[in-house]
Amino acid sequence: MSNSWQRVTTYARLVTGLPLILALAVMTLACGEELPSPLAQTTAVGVIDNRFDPTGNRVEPGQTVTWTWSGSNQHNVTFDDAALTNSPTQMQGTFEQAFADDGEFTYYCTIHGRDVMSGRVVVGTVASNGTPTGGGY
Ligand SMILES: [Cu+2]
Repeated sequence: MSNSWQRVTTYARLVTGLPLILALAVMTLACGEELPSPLAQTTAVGVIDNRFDPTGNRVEPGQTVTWTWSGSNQHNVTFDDAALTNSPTQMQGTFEQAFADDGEFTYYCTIHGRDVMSGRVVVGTVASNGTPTGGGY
């Protein structure tokens, strides 16, 4: 008799525990999808000492991104994709680059290096975790 009661209570614990486990699994998945994207939906990038702000942009195909220098150190925008035009090294001014097609375009400042000063432009619906490698110093 006590044996069958133990079976009943064990079953009851399983039944009540299962929805909790499922709920936790759903919440974990939902949180993963709702993490704020580090990609800013803007075509403007600040070039400051010593980082790009933001370090990641998501733009639509055909849009032009404008980098605006406002620091007191020299910086440049050098793309990993050799098909794109790089900026001059400068302390002031702006630089524009149009992005016609979907893709992820990474760039960095050759003066301060990829680990310190880098960024990316993600065009269209290309998946990207947007993790910056160079957050400045
Ligand atoms: Cu720099």
